[in-house]
Amino acid sequence: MKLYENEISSATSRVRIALALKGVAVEKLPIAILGAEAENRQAGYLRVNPLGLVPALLTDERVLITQSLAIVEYLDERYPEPPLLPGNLEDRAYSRSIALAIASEIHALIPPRIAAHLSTIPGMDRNGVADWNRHWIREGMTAVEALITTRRTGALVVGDTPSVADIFLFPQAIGAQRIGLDLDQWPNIADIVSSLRTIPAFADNAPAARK
Ligand SMILES: N[C@@H](CCC(=O)N[C@@H](CS)C(=O)NCC(=O)O)C(=O)O
Repeated sequence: MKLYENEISSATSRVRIALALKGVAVEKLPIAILGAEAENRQAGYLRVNPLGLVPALLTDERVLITQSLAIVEYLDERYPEPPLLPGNLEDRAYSRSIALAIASEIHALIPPRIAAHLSTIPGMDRNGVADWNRHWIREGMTAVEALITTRRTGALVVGDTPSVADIFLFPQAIGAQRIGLDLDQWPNIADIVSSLRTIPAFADNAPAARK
């Protein structure tokens, strides 16, 4: 399998964490996503993935899978141990709902293409874009914290076993800290992230800091 990826990408980090938990190796194909060197919007990569986004997984059957949750669930079905979705039906739906709250309601509002387009709006400067990012992360993480608070019973989002909820939460929390948001304002998230930092599959696969 081949993974189109980028080291700073939060969405790629989710897939790398899942691969590490499964102990599965893939060939990594780096795609630049920032600035003048960005390859993700160039014709060559758009022919591979018309969405122009990373991650994208090319399976051994040469099927391209886009969208990190679809990729993580594909890996989970293909390599069932350890499972990344809880055994209980409601917990499975809950775990996916946390993953989607992060992917769809937070991360989708703040990737480079959004910042690039915002920057073209008259009156919008770097500070305005940074403020936009902090706003959506703060609002989204506050909602995720409230959701987690209603159901938390163990060290992680669902009990003590890593699930897709943790796999999506961890990179977003690292990103939040990097732009100056204090995780302590979300006590459950802060506590879960400190537990996840002790698990090598998470600690070794956080998104890299932007240079
Ligand atoms: N919903 C997608 C999001 C993918 C995404 O936005 N990836 C970012 C990197 S974290 C990207 O490729 N951005 C390029 C851009 O915004 O131009 C997923 O979960 O895979």
